[in-house]
Amino acid sequence: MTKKIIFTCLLCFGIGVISNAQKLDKFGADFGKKSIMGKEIRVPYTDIVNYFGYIKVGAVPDETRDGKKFYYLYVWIPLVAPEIGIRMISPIPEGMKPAENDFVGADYKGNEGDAKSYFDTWITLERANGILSVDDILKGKTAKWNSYGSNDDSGEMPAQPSGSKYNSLMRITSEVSNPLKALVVGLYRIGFTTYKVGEVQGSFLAQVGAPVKLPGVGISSNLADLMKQVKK
Ligand SMILES: [Ca+2]
Repeated sequence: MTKKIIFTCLLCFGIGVISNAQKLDKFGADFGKKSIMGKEIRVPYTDIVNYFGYIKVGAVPDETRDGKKFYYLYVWIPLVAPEIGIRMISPIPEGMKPAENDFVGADYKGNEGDAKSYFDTWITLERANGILSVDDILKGKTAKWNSYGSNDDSGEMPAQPSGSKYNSLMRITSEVSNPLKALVVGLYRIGFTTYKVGEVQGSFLAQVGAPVKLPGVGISSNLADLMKQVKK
């Protein structure tokens, strides 16, 4: 009897460990999505750009909006895309490490071992008004920004270690006839914060996907740095 209980406990513990590990599925596009026998079939994005970041406890936010600490990742999109997908997961799934072409935030290094801190991600995508050339990237400091939307929680994303599905994913289809909703060449930013007012802390992975190749895309938390990346 006791043995049986111990075995059951071990089994539960094992399942608990497995279900708590975040595993990221392929990032599928809206573009070319099909419904077969009631099941959604998505073709994965052709190009995915990764950014590995880390926010230290008490890090100064880029902005405070409605009492929430906002941080930005500036993204240069070098060509017209029919669709862009953005997703963010915190903490970075176990075993995922930056490859050579991936972008890495300044505080990521040295904190790779911190698998405990994470935050309930909330993301938005915006584009700077009138910045169409890489030479104008620094004007992003004073630019007006237009929003393409936001996402708090996505059921497509793995659960966080708490078991809650609080990670974020959004897809934007270019509306060619609407200048504010068209995905054109330019300076974009992913704004991120927590759903509730509180600390944004720990590791996160942000991904930008597109159904076309995006050679020359850059991502940085800093405009001057982004300019260096894309003017190489
Ligand atoms: Ca969330």
